Amino acid sequence: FVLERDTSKLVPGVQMRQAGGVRGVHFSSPHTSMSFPSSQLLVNCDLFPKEFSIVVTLKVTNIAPKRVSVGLERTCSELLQGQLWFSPLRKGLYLCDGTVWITVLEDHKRLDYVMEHQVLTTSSETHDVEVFQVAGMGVMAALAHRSKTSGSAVYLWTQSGFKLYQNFTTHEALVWRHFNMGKKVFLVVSNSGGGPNNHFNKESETDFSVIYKWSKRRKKFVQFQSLQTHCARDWEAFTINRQTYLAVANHRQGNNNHTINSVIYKWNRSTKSFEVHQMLPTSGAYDWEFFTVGPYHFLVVANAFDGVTTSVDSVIYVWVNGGFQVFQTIKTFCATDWEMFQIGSRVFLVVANGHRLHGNGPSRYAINSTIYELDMNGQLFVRFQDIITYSAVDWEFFSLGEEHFLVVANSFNGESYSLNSILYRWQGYEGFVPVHWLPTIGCSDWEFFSFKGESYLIYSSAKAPLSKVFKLKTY
Ligand SMILES: [Ca+2]
Ligand SMILES: [Ca+2]
Ligand SMILES: [Ca+2]
Repeated sequence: FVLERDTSKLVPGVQMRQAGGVRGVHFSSPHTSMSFPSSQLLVNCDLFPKEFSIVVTLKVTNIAPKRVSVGLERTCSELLQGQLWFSPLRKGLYLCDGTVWITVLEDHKRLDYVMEHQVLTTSSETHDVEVFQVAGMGVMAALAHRSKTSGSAVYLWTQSGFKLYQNFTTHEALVWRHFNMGKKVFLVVSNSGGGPNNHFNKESETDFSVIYKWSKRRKKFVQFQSLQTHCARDWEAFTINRQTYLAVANHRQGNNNHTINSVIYKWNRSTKSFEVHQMLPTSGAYDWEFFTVGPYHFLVVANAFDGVTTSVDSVIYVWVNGGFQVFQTIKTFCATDWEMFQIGSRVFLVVANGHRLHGNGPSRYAINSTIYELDMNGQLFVRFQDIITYSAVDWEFFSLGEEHFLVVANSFNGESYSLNSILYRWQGYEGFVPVHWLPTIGCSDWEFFSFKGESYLIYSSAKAPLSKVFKLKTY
């Protein structure tokens, strides 16, 4: 990377060196605040070398790193785009992309334990949390609240936790999703319209979704576009070939019609609006998950119910010639969520199975949710691990240093809504092994986020007007 032109500005003990057309920084007896025990780097090394180099390879698109700053964090904004920041405290190197600091190099962290950080009292019960970043603002969370009278809200992350930032009029909101187009930030919320309508499947007037756009000038979200949806349980945003798409999971139309179309919308640059691109038949759709493997784009739907049984096929689609085609079907039981994650070069998909129900028979809530792995040779997802869950409604994958975790939202065991969500750690050959049990009430969603080098989990409750933020204590 290119350093300050004026090399006299560099901190003492740091020199710029050039060799063979390559420029670098040379640390010689740097200030103690910048040093770290080299034994962590040079394990199995009997003789300590007099000099050694740490080579940092930066793969950066469109950004030419300009300068390196050392010390305390400054807010990453457009002004600092391309700036590198070395934090002696966190022993990490970060790059500002104009909005957030991207980790280039960081000391490996390991999860020690989980601490309660904030109990966020909300105006009503919450179906979904969406955590996102806005340039110049920081971390924000949109919560889909049940109550029609108090609506939903966006919260801003502060030192003490999330604080109410903006209220929205919503009608039994089910889900929020954020997405970016260029530097612009958008949010979409689904209104379920207050549940099944009593008037013979009559379309509810409040069954629609609204897209909001962040106004930099007004520092708030403003209404942008409304779309007709049907008890939309999920919105997914993605880009293919630099085109932006939105997929909505239409769960149910009227009282009991679950076998309906879900819709893929495409951004039209000239009309500056989202327009219908493709319709896909779904059965009580609950979730869309988009992911890319190599040159292939996939979209998987969680189908929950066809009107008779929850034992229905969920479908993985692949993008071919400008549209999605069926790639594979997987039998699921009231599928409520798909989460895709990668560990090294391995690609996994995990499904949250809600319950088994057929006709008028009793429902079973303690059932397996399954992790599938993509078999690159067979070009199919194959069963990798079954995990028992209790009316699971969400899986969240996250990594801390070199460790990988999954947390499941268990919502109901047939008798109670007060039960543990379980945090599993990746243990290679053994798969995911339970490591932490977190008591929750009517858990509806888990989200992972990190800020200023600290990592957090937030969960929302569909049964109590509170959400909780946990801090992940590392060592
Ligand atoms: Ca969520
Ligand atoms: Ca998902
Ligand atoms: Ca989640």
